[in-house]
Amino acid sequence: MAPHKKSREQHIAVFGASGSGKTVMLSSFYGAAQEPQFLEDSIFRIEPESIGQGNALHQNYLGMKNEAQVPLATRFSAKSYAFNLRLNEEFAAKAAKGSSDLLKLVWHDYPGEWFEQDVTGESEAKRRVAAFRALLQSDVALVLVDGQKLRDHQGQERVYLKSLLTSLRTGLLVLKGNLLDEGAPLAEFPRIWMLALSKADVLPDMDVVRFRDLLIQNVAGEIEQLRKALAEFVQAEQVLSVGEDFVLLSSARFDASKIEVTERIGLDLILPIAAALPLERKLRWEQAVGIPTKVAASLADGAGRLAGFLLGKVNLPGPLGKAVSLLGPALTELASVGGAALKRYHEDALAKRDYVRALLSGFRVDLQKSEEGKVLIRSKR
Ligand SMILES: Nc1nc2c(ncn2[C@@H]2O[C@H](COP(=O)(O)OP(=O)(O)OP(=O)(O)O)[C@@H](O)[C@H]2O)c(=O)[nH]1
Ligand SMILES: [Mg+2]
Repeated sequence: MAPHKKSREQHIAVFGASGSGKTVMLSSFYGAAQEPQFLEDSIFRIEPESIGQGNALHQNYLGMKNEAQVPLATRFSAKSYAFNLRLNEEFAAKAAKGSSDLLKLVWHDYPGEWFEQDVTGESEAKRRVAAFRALLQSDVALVLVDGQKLRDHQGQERVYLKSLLTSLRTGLLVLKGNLLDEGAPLAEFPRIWMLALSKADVLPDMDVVRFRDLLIQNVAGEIEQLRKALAEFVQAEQVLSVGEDFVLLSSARFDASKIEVTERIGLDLILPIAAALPLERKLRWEQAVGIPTKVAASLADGAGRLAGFLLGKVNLPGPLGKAVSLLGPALTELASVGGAALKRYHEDALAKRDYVRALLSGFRVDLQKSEEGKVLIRSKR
């Protein structure tokens, strides 16, 4: 694979037990992007790299939408789904030739039971390690807290939350030897571990502030233990936030006989979370704690390079860290402007048909709006 190609990939890592909603989320994310409403509103398209995979996800989505049928549990092996984010027709026509391909998004789906029980046989063990290695290429990890389980444990949420975080931590530690090359800590590793409430539709009174409070109140110690365990995997452990960001997610509203796929929560944040959030955090960290070059190079490289590539301000190829900092003012402004100024910045970019700025600032507007709507909390650090 050509090096610059890989660096424009953003990976999505969702950590969740069996039945926590990973496959439904992926199917809903993709399916909704094929709806006329999305095609009308959005400045980009989400196109599957493999038509067959795209159709399989679309089929899952339509099964839910039209027949209230859910996808089967994922068993035995993982699959990686690659999507190309491409400018819509109007913007593409104005873009420089060949630059309408914005970003490649890779979403790994795997059996959640890999967290809970041992695999059967050596080949499945190998597939599990390969899948987890792939997950660790992403900048952001979403740890799913199953809303249905929380509801089932009403009054004793602590029991569920504790076992969830403990099994994630021990699961990762057990595989540590296989995930690190000769024990050397990793430069590329998810630096943002976000806690996500999946199936948020079953807890309609739970906004993200209540969700955060519930976690801190019950499992602050376990979150800290998880942070310590993750710190063992990485270079530059100061560049790591675990349990400082929170989000609510729901792939649809599930009623007794109907699945309302248009009623989703937080799914439109997946792309902004994968692409724009690490970029913001990276700039903040660069200023506050400093980031070693090698770590900086892998963090938010997809989005950073995307911006660099399309703004035409960097020479590719070259050391990525340098490339991003060379972008300097343009990217810093884009990643740090906030509040009402951000909305103006975005509208200005849209009006000027400046698609890179429009896309990235649009992602940041989405993050800001959902924070205002109590669907998202971003770390202040
Ligand atoms: N209420 C509600 N239920 C959901 C949602 N997403 C998933 N579910 C339910 O949870 C079940 C499991 O979802 P999956 O996406 O298959 O779970 P998974 O994480 O892929 O599970 P494994 O493949 O076993 O790892 C679904 O069949 C639905 O019944 C959601 O957003 N809201
Ligand atoms: Mg699944």
